[in-house]
Amino acid sequence: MTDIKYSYNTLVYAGEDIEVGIKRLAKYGYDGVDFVGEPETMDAERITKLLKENNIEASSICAIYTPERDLVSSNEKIRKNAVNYICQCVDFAAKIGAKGISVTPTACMKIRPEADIKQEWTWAVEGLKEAGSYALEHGIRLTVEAWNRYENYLINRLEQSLALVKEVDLPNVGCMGDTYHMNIEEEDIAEAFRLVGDKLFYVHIADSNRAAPGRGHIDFEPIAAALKEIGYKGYLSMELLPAAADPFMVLNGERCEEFYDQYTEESINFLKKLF
Ligand code: LER
Ligand code: MN
Repeated sequence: MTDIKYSYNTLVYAGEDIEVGIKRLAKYGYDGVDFVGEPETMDAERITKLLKENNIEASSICAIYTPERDLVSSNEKIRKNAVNYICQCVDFAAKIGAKGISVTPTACMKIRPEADIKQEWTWAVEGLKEAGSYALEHGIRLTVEAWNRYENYLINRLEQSLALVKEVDLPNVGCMGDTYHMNIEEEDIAEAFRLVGDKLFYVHIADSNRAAPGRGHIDFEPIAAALKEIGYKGYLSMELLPAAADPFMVLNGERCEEFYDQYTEESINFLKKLF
């Protein structure tokens, strides 16, 4: 018996109706669904109905950080827009019953600062305090995700995510690890999870090549042991993506066949054997 729950990021299901994805996840025994954070193009009422019908919950919102949604932009309007965007995701999460929203304080694939890095850190703290307070009022958590150096420069490792979370100092703002990014940046993935301890709110799982766990060279056994040791009770959400530098390229809707049924089924089976 374990308190771990399983989810799958529907980012890679772009190009098909969300109903097909929700039904697929229910069929393979998932507890939750990770939704793309584009509230304006998504029908919250329909999603809520589909989740209920398929007896599955919304685990989290995978927010999409574009250059216009950059919490540490040197342009104040863009910083405000990023806070507003997270607040819109909070409203969407509250409507569909999702528990959290992933946050990285820069645009995806922005790899160097525009302003003094200490200033950017301060903007990140300010923006997260503002969005985090709004999320708190709505019972939603913000999970600060560390991304690898090719997607971000400010938060690459969990120790940095933890430092930011401590400075923001809100009970609903915690850390999140993604084993794909961690495999590139952490000295020891299991140790990094241990360091974060009870501030670990969410986990993205992928192998070293961003394929299904078991298809790359990450050793998931010590990771599972560390998560058990720290008493992690949250979601393991598969975030599997094709081999492309830009993780959001999948949103163009090109189908990568193995990421639908094949990886969905084998990922949960692989992890259930470990936990
Ligand atoms: C998002 O969860 C992530 O890991 C980044 O690579 C951007 O998609
Ligand atoms: Mn991720």
